[in-house]
Amino acid sequence: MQVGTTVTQFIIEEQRRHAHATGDFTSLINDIVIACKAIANAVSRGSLAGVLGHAGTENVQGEDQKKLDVLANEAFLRCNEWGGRVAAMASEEMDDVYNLPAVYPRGRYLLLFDPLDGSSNTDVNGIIGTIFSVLRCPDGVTEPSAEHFLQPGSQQVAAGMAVYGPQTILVLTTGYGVNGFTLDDTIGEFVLTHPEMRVPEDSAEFAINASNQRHWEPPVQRYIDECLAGTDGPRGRDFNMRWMGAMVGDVYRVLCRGGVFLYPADAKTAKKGGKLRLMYEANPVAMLIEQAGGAASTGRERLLDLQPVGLHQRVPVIVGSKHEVERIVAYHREG
Ligand code: AHM
Ligand code: MG
Repeated sequence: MQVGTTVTQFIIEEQRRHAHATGDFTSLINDIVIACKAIANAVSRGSLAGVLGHAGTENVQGEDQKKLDVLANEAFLRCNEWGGRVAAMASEEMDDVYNLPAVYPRGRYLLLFDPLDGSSNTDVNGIIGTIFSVLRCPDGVTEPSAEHFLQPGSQQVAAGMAVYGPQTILVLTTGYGVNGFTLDDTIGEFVLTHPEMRVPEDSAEFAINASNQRHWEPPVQRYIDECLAGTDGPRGRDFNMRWMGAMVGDVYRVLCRGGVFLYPADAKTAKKGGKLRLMYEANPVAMLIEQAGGAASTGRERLLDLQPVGLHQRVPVIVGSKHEVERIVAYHREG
């Protein structure tokens, strides 16, 4: 009987290539995977489990929390706090760093997550997901504070996202490419279905919230105008547009068939620095995209080079097919 390569088997085999690996990292990924499975189950049951609708609370960003935001956050905390793999956690849904209860041993990793990306899609049966990022805890630190999390994205040990769509899919990178796993409900395991995912360098598909057009900066306006002009314009070919309202969905599509996803700097979000969060959204997605051969920028800087200044910092995000992102960056340079 053929089972396929489970994500656990995959990680263990990958770790064997590193003489110094202790198994801690494998356990950490396992605990993350359990959290994602629990969230996937709640998502798939929806109204039957009473998990849709508003929680009646706000998060640190002043955003209305959905029941699933709160539930997914709890799942991540409970699955990852006890095992001795993480030293502390930080979440888009929590004001401060989550320090572990005293009874649990401290581990070597810092875990950051957006427990439920695309919250506005929860009640319309749209695509949603979970994004996570793993950093090393600095040596000698047992009670990490926010400053210990403020490491550039290039320091990430691993990054990934679970996409709750028609299938539940986990995409993961530990710095050696990107692999995709589909949840097989019959055995309760994520099985390798999309090995060595690559983002095509060229593409003719873009994703941007066009309702913000009047707020865009000239380089983004120029890029989109040229795409819209199609065969008659300077690009000499037609482009297609998609917008899922959940970065996980748009980025998963980019990983599968290329394209660019933009939540750029604009006048509407200028005061905040952008719409998407650097530590929970931009950095892990940038690592996935770069590891799959794509590019990730703010328009002016490589995302993974940014020195974070705050846990909940927001940044412009432009990720996807290398040549398209390079073109958009060039437009920013030209002004
Ligand atoms: P969330 O983490 O609160 O769900 O917000 C992030 C989401 C992204 O997934 C998505 O790309 C974007 O916000 C959608 O924004 P908009 O409402 O402008 O379409
Ligand atoms: Mg999000």
